[in-house]
Amino acid sequence: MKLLPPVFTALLGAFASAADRPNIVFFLTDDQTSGSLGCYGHPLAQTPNLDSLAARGTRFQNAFVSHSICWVSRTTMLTGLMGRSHGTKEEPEHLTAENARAFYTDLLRQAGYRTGHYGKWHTKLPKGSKPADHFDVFEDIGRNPFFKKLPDGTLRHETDLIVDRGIEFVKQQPKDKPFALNMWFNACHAEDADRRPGLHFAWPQSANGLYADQEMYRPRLDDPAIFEALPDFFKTSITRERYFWRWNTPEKYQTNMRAYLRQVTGIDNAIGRFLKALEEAGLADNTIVVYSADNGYHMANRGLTGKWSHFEESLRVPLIIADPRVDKPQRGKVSEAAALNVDLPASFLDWAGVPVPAAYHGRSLKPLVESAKPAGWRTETFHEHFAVRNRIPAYEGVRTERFKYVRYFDHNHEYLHDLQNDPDELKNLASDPAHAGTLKKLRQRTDELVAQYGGPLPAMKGQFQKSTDAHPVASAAVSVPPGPDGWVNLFNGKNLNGWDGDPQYWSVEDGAITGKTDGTLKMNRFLTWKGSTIRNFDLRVKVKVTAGGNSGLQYRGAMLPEVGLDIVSGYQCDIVANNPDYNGMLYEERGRRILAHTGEKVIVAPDGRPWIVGKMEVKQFAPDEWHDYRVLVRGNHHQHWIDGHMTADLMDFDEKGRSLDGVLGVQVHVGPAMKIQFKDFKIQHLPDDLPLLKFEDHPIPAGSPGVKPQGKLPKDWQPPVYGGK
Ligand SMILES: [Ca+2]
Repeated sequence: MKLLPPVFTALLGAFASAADRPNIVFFLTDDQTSGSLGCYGHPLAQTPNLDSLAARGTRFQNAFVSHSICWVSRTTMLTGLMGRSHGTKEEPEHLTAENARAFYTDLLRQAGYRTGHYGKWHTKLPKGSKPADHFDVFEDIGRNPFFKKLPDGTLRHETDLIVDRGIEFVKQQPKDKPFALNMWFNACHAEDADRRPGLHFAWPQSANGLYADQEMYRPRLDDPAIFEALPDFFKTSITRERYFWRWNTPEKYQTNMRAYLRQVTGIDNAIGRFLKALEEAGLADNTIVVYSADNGYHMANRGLTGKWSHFEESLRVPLIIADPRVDKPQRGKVSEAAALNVDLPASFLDWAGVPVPAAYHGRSLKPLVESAKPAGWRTETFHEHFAVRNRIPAYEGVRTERFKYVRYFDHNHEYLHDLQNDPDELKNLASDPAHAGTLKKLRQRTDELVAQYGGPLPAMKGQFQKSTDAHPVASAAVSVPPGPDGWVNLFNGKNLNGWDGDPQYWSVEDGAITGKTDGTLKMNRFLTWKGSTIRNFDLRVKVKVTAGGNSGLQYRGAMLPEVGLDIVSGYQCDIVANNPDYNGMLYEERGRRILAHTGEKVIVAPDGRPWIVGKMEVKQFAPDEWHDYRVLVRGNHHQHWIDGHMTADLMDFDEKGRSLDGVLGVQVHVGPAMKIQFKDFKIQHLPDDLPLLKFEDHPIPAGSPGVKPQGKLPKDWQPPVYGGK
């Protein structure tokens, strides 16, 4: 047999797969509604790579998921089946073995495709079956944490890691085979258990610094009246509970919205890297690139968060498909056709020339991408939610081009929205006699679709559990509820559950949170509480510190992940064993620094300058013994105590400099080797709406001296005098 030179064989292989067997790359993001991309009209989001993908592909203006929650949507995208067809009536969330047989990836593989999956998985497979069974190459890359430690000790965000793997996959692609590659990101999902603003939506380093100077605009539909008009089962469910984890204060909203957009841009950056590698591998001309999300997302719209609901922001997802082979006039178009997540597996098979199984519920989008909308394209989509039915209100219904009808069948509540006259779905026409005919028709249509996709679900087992009060007194108590005594125990005495810090410095010794340094620290380091931000509170903790030790209780701080994942700014009750003037003082880390030395009663004027308006006795507290520290913060009034003796009292009228909400942490400080311990650590959250003290009610007496600033001062330094020159 005559051997061809290797280059020529490679060319032949590429040619053989070129015409009708395109490669397929499927980028899937988590929890992203369509409006969060530049090409979908977001005014701030920087997504140049996705915008350019849309500019050479088809951008679907009306793409939806059928069931708006991670795993059901993902299972639909693998199986081609609507949610309630995945399992049995009793356990609709659990995919049966029978329904797990024909993932589109299995069929592509049988047809000679090399298949790969990197990233989030979350599909609940039948017992004994593994996700790796459905791919040639599989790696589950999750979050919690978003940042993974690489062998060289550096941290890499899962978004970048997934694309690194994807690029490696492409580099190893044999020339004589087509491939189908999934890169399913965990972003933009929140890190649910980590409610520190910013880290709640930890972003890849490639997006550091973005949007820092931009004011995040208020969310759409945030008029309180819109929330108030919702039925109770909505107002007290998980979709309200998590609102208090991420959006309910201006500080949280700004920080988390910036972080979310950084996640979006971080994904865009990573996709840009991948597309470049695809180009360099010579595969771009024969590779279809698909971008979508597993579900939409409320981002404080209607006073809600998350997905789950029947509203547009929950059901709408971005969908961009760029097939480089289509005719030029078909590139860069916007399709108005209703597309569903269930259409994707059918499309993938269609592109590969593999027959779409009759059992699949979706339709191939290939004709929509290649030419104009075919006649007879669907005009209605079926939507449902039944996952976690005891905590998330379940519904089923149908969306037509004009109306959306859904019934929350466990709650005896129907919705009918006129999408043409009321696109924001603010009016419920279900009890409007003028729409009785439409209601009847769509009820009936829902019955038919329900029957087609597996029939009605049996009655809910047990009771529906409310997740929160609609208007909790102290929103921090929603995240980690207090015990019967009203206090939240912050430390379990055994491990650092609920806390985050570098284990090089932080551990548990003798039933106490223990921070240790060996004297070589270059930067102050922190252990921060992930449970919630804190606003108004009474904090009690027992503290023991070695002589020479320097530490502090950090509160209402902001995480600074661009400096370090464990670095935090904010107010601090200092713990300095050897220096009574500093022990219990009020300092502001990476901010206005010393605000009140120990023993000083201080008013911070609106311009940020602190003035001493009273004095308290300064006492010495011995090192290496346990002392009771207390921090009481109400509005803009801060007080510190050690062993019942007040050490600092401060009123903060500096609107620009102060913080009213933020994270809690403890510190180890640069300087000599030290050991600091904390135990019996508890907090009582006070009402969020405690009034702020007003400057006009607390005049600074003329002649009050200024607080001595930190750092080297001239020998003849004299404090400024209030009202003086
Ligand atoms: Ca999701």
